Amino acid sequence: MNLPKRYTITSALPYANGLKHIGHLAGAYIPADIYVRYLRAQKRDVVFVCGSDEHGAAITIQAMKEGTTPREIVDKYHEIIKQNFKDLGISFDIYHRTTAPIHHETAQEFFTALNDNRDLEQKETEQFYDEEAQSFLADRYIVGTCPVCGNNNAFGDQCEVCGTSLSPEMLINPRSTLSGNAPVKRTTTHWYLPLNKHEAFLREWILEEHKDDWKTNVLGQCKSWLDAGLQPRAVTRDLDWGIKVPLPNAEGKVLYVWFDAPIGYISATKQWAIDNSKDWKPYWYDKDTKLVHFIGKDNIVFHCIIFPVMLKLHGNILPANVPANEFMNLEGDKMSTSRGWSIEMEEYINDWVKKDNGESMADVLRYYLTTISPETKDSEFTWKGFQEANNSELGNIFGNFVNRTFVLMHKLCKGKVPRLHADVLDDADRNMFADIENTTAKVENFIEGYRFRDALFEVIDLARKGNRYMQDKQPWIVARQTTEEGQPTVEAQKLIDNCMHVCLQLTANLAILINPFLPFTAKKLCYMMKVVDKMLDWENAGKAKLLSIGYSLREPQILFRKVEDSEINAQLEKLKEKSKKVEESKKEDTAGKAPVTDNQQTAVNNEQPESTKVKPEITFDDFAKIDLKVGTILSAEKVQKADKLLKLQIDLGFETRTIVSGIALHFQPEEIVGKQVTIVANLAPRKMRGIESNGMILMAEDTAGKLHFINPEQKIDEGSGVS
Ligand code: B3M
Ligand code: ZN
Repeated sequence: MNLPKRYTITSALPYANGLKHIGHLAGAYIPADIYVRYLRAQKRDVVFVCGSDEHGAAITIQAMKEGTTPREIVDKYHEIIKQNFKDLGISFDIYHRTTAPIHHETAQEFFTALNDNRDLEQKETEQFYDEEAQSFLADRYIVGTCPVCGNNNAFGDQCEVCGTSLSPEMLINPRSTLSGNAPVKRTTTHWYLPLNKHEAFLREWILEEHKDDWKTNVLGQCKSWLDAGLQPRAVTRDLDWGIKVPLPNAEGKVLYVWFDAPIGYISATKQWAIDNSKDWKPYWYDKDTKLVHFIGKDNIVFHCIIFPVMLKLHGNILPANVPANEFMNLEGDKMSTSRGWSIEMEEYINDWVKKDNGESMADVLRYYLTTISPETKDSEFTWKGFQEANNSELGNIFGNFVNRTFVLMHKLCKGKVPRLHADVLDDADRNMFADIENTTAKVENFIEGYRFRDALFEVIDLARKGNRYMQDKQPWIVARQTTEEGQPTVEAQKLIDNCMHVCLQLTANLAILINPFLPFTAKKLCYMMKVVDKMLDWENAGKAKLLSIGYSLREPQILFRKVEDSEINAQLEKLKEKSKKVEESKKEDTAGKAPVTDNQQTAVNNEQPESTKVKPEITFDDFAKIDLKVGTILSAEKVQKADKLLKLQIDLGFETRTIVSGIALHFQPEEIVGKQVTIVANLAPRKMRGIESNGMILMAEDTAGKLHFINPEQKIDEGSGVS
C-alpha cells in the first residue's frame, strides 16, 4: 500500500449560534479525532482543522432571538464550543473562526479566482422580498410548508423534519420570518456556480472512482442528487452579515455561507501553518495529500458535490473520502436542541466531567458514542445504554482486567514486572501474545476503513480475552502451593510470573490500542505503568516486550467508576423537564394557534402582546375556505414520549376523526372526554409523533396562557357547522 505523504483532516465547522449536542459530537468530531490520534500515533504528517462557522442566517436569526448582535453571538458561542471540544479530548490542531480576517481574505480570493476564470455566472432573478422589513428573504429568512412532508415550518433552504434540501420557491404558503408577512417578488442579481456543467465529472469521480471506497450512504445520497439533475447554485446573498462580495458593483451582497464555510478549512490550515512555521500549500495542493472530511449526513451534498467542484475549479486537491455519519437519536426521538430533546456537550461536561472522576467521564462518553456510532444507519443514545457501557464494558471488562493485573502484580510479584519462564510457557500464554498481534492488525484495518465501532469492539474484546486468560490461570489459587515458609513454591511462582508478565504486557498494549478512542484513560495507564507517552506510539502495538523486567509499577487507580441508577434516572428526569420547558415556552403546536417559528415569536414579543395583535387582513373568500364543525370528544389519551400531545377521537356525526392536539399540559385526558369542541375540519392531515392528525381543535388562550375550549353553550348535534 502506498501511504499518503500527509493528511488534511477536517470536521464540519459548527455554526456558532448555540450549544452543540452529543449527536453532533458523535457524527463529525469523535470519529475524526479517533482517526487523527491514530495517524499521529503512526507518526504520519497530519493537520486536523476545524472552527466556528460564523456567517449566514443561522447566526443573524439567533442574534435576533437573543436580542443582540451577530458579533456577540459568535463571540459567545465560539468560546463555549471550543472549550467543550477541548474538555472532551477532541484534539484539533486549530479551532479557527470564519470571522477571522485571514478567512475573509481567503474566501474573497477564492471567489475572485473563480469569477475571473469565468467559472461563475451572474444572473438577474426574482426573489422573495419582505416589504415591511425591506429585506430579501433567503434561506432561513423564509419559512413555509414543506412540499415533501407537510411540515409547516420548513426553511427556505431545508426542511429540518424530513431533511429535504429546498429552495424558497418550493415552499407552500411562504412567509417571512422577519415580519410573518407573505413575501413579494423583487429582482436582484447574484453569482451562481453552474453545477450542471460539472455533472459528468462528478458522476465519474464519485460513482465510478469512489464506488468501492466511499460509504454506501454517502454514494446513495450523491447518486440521487446527480440523478435529479444539478442546477446552478447561487453563491451570494443579499445580507449585511457575511463576507463582502469582492466586486465593485456588489453593494449589500455577501458570499453565501455555504460558499465561505468550507473555504474555512483552508484558511484554518493557513493560520495553523503561520502559528507553526509551516507551509500550508501542500496540505491543499499536493496530490500526495489525503484530504478527508468528517461530517454528518445533512452536509453530504456540500462536501461531495458543491465544495469538490469549487476545489477542482480552483486547482486544489479533492477529498479522498467523506465518511459521513447518519443521525443519532435520543431516547426514542430525534435529537434537537431547539426542541429541548438533547444532551448538550456543555451539559454533559458540567454534569459528569467536572465532577469527581473528571476526565475519565469524558472517555466514557467517547466510548459509548463510538460503540453506538451511526456509521451506517441512524442509532440511538439511551441513558440506560450509557450506564451499561460504563458499568459492564468499561468497568467490568477493561477496568477490571487492568485493576486485577495491578493488584495481583503488587501482591504476588512485589510490584515489579516479573520475567517470563520459557520452561513453563504454555499455549494459553502464547495464544495471548498472538491475540495481541492479531487485534492490532484488525484495529488498524478498521480505523483505516473508518470503521471505528468495529475497531473499538476489538480492543474491548482483547481485554475480555485477558480476563478469561487470567481467570483460567488463577494465579491467586496457584499462589496457595506454598513451601513450609509459606512462600509459593518455585514452580508455582514461575506460573504466577508468566501469567502476570503476559497480563502486564497486555495492559501496555491495551493502552496503545485504546489511546485513539480514550486518550485520557491511555494517559492514566501510562502513569500507572510509569512510562512516557512515547510508549503509545503505534509502532509499539502488538509487541510482547513493552515493559522491562524488574521495572516497578505504581499502585492501580480506578479507571472507571460505577454509574448508579439514581444518576441515570436523574438524567432522564432532567431531559423530560428540559423539553417540557422548551415546548411550553414555544407553545408550538398548541391547539387553536397556528404554529409559529422561534423567530416569529420573537418578532411578536418585541412588538406588542399577542392578544392585541391582529393578523394581516384576509378576504371573505379566504375565510370561507375554512370548514369549522362541532364535534364531541369520544376518547383522549397521552401520546408516548410527547408530554404535551393528546390523541383525541372526535365524533363528527358523519365520521370519527383522529386529531392530535398539543393540550396535554393543560388538561387531563379523562376530564375532557364528552366535551364538545370546534374543529377545523378541512385542514391538511399532518403527522405528529407518527400519528396522522386530521384537523385541529380550536382553543382560546387567555393572557395568562391558559387554554379554554370554544364550544356551543349547550350540547348540539355533532357535525354542526360554525360560521
Ligand atoms: N455549519 C452546518 C452544520 O453545522 C455548517 C457546516 C459547515 S462545514 C463547512 O451542520
Ligand atoms: Zn419536510
